[in-house]
Amino acid sequence: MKMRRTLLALTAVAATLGTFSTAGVAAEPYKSEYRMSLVVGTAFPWGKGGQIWADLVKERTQGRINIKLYPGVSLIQGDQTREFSALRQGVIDMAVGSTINWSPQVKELNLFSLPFLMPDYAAIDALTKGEVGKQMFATLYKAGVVPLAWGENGYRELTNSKRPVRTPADLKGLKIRVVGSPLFLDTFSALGANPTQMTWADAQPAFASGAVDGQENPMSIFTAAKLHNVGQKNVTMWGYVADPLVFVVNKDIWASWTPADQAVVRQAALDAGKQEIEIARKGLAEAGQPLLKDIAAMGVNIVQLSAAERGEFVKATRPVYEKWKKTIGADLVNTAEKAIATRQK
Ligand code: X2X
Repeated sequence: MKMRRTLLALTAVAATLGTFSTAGVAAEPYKSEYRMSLVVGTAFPWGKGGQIWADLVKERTQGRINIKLYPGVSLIQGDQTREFSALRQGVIDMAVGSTINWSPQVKELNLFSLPFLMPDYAAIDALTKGEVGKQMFATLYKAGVVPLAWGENGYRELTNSKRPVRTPADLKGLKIRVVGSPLFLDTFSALGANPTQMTWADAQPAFASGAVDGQENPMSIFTAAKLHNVGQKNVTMWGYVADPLVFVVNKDIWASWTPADQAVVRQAALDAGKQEIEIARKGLAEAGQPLLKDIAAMGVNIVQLSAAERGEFVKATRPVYEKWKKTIGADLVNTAEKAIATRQK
């Protein structure tokens, strides 16, 4: 009897909240607002992707699912490497997150941070759109979230305030801010630099004060965050790592939606992810990389490495690659290597 009354009460609440769609009954009442976590805001391709997702969902559910963006990982006080745990626990309802920030909890995600694994955009696509992408989504699902679509932060280039970097020797002693997985500490240590782990929120004042010399991030982050204004005047285009983004939803939140609404949220993530990748690659994927001309015009020195020069960085970081291949799982890395070797260019 008590149970029946509770059910009736719940049904009444759900009805007043308007959560009955024509396609079915929601398992639980919908929330008036869903909280989407992001590291950066809508000035960045990443934040734009989140906004597109939220807008599409709102429009296609006639406002039943209303998503608010929380950039700066503000739901967890800027501590981006805790984002995945917070998602799993329901502190965060959904996110567009970088594989780097979640790799402390999901070791397989370190795959994308293996130095010099992905030589070009076709290589990234060969992974995310192929068997590796499928396996990674299964792993994320097992780890406690519902993954829906891929996006992209981008190729992470090296910048610093001290000098042009053309060789590993040029990196010697430079204090480089890195984030996330210990893999980054290994990579920069192998190159003779002095890596230090820091959140994105803490990093920017550290560049301004000169507490750190350099960092690595996609050029779309460089321009939107105006890193040239905080001393980052030297860029080395080495394309050593690229971090995909993943559009995900907390499992309980997902289960609370009707199947029809789940389908809408999934399709909106796929559409937003596709658009976001185009925005993230703009000016970089085209011949001549026009974005770099804009950056150079701001007084930034851009080093383009020859194949031989790049090869020196590859060689110096090879032991890190081998070490982490075991941690990530040799089978997964082998699958990735094969997908890249046979990619469509
Ligand atoms: O902190 C970074 O470097 C950033 C913004 O790229 C990530 O969140 C991985």
